[in-house]
Amino acid sequence: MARKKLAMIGSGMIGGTLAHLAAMKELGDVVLFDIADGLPQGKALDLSQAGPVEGFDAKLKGTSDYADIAGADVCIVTAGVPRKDGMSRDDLLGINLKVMKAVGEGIKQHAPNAFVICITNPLDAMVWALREFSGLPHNMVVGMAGVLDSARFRHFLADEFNVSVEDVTAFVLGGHGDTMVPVVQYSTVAGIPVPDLVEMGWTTQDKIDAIVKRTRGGGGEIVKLLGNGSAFYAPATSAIAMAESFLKDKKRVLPAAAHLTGQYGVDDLYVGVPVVIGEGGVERIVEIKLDAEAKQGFQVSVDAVKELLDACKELDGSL
Ligand code: TXD
Repeated sequence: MARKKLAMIGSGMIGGTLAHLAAMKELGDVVLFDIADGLPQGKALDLSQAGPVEGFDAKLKGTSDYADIAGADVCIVTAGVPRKDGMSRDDLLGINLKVMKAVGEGIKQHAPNAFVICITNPLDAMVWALREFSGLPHNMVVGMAGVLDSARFRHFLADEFNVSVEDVTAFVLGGHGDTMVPVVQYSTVAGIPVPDLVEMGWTTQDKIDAIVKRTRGGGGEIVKLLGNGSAFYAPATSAIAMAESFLKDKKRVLPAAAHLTGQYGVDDLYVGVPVVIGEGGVERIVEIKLDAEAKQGFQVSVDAVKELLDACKELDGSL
């Protein structure tokens, strides 16, 4: 059986980590793509030289030529620029929208059968634009944010309860970042919902509220600490979990920015919801009942995403 092929579009901090994880897990051969001269080639060579030590067999190639992603089974997109001082959100949106156009066209031409995972910010708008530019089926284009946001939530909860992260599940909905909606009632320790744990005296409501707040600001906390750049280990690990579920047809239930067509009362938007990821890409969107508070939080998220899409449409008349 031929090896699978993964293309990392963008070979910066997350792109390099994605390639490392994919090789270590032997998910397939890896192409690192970037417009920065030498960067993808250098990272591919460095990672290849880790192979003999770690004992992984994966071919890694660095390139600035889209032809090299031909036939990729999975494309993970981190290409873009981060927000710099003095840059407005619309400036960032304008630049990354152009990047999505180039990437979408590259994927359309060379890897139209790939499962595409977008990571570039602002996530919920960029994944929508990438899908539009690529023309791929909606179920094959998805955004990564929820796995990361829920991993942050799980980490903080496990820490608070002093139990294994493995036994903590967490549920988040909505857009990435400030507007995400951690749903406490569906977050559990070994199946016991967090509100029950509060009643059992494991923690207090105040502490849970503080954890929810910290989870929402989880990205910003790391940006502040690093001083130069944003989180990359956990984001890359999260996207690899999604890629693995697709490649191995695991049918994992993961939160992801998926294209909604009426679910949750939302039409033609990408928003974070639980989905099943298997060989068919996004195979199912899980629609759960939300309480009034979660519903309201979700609506705030949806409105924020809509606003971003309107800005995208203004910036690019073809959308
Ligand atoms: O949960 C999430 N979705 C996120 C998103 C969590 C963390 C970070 N998130 C976003 O991911 C972040 O705001 C950025 O938009 C992306 C990538 O983050 P990373 O830390 O990897 O950024 P880098 O190191 O700046 O890498 C981006 C690379 C860089 O090497 C550029 O040269 C390249 O993108 N780039 C391009 N590659 C290909 N094609 C084009 N046009 C291009 N433009 C820039």
